[in-house]
Amino acid sequence: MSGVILLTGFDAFGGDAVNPSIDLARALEGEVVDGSRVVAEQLPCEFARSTTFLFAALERWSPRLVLAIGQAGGRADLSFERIAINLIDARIADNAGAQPIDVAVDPDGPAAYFSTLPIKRMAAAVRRAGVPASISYSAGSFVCNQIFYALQHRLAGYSAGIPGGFMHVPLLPEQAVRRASTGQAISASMALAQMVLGTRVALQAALRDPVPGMAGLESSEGILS
Ligand code: PCA
Repeated sequence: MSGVILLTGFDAFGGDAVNPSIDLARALEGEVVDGSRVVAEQLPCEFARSTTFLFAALERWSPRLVLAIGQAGGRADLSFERIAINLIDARIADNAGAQPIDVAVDPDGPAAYFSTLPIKRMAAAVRRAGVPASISYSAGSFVCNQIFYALQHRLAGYSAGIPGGFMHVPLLPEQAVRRASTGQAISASMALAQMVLGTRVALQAALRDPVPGMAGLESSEGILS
C-alpha cells in the first residue's frame, strides 16, 4: 500500500528552546514504513493557527495514517492518547499570547472523539522494543488536545476511514537538566533516539495489524448493547 504517513510536531512553547515532538517527527521524516513514506509537518503552538496548519497538511498529503505528537513535561513514557475532548482550558498562554478558558474546540461538535489508532497494540509493540509506553486517558486541555480533537473531527468527516490519533512524549534530557539547574523539580525525560525507535515500532504495529473500528474499539459490542 502506498500513501504517506503524516506526523505532526509542535513549535517550542512555555519557555523551552526546543520541542521533542517536532524533533521526533523530523527524525523519522523520509523513512518508509510498510511501504509508506513518513512526512513531517510543524504546527505553531497557537490555538488560532495550529488547526489551519493541520488542515493544510491533511490537504497537501492525503495521508494513509496521521499521528500528531506533542510534548508533555513530566511524563516518563510515550503516551498514546485515547480521547480528545471538546474543551479548551489553557493553563498558560500559547505562543501568540492567547489563553482561552472554558471554551469549546467546536461548539457544534460532539463532546469527545476517540483515537482511531490501535493504541493498545502500538503501546505493547513499543514496550516489546524496550521503550516505555502507556495509554493515556487525557491529552489535557491545551493546544495538543485541541489539535487532537480537530484532527479526529476532520478525519471523521472523510469517507476514507483514515486512522488518526495523538501521542504525547516526555521532555528531552537537556530540557529536564535545564529545569533541574533552575531549581524546578527534576522531570522525567527520554532521549530522542528512544522516542524515534518507539515511534517507528508503533507505526509498524499500526500499519501491519488490522486497524480496529473507527472508534478505535476492538468490538462493536457495548455494555448497554
Ligand atoms: N504540548 C502542548 C502543546 C504543544 C506541545 O507540544 C500540550 O500538551 O498541549
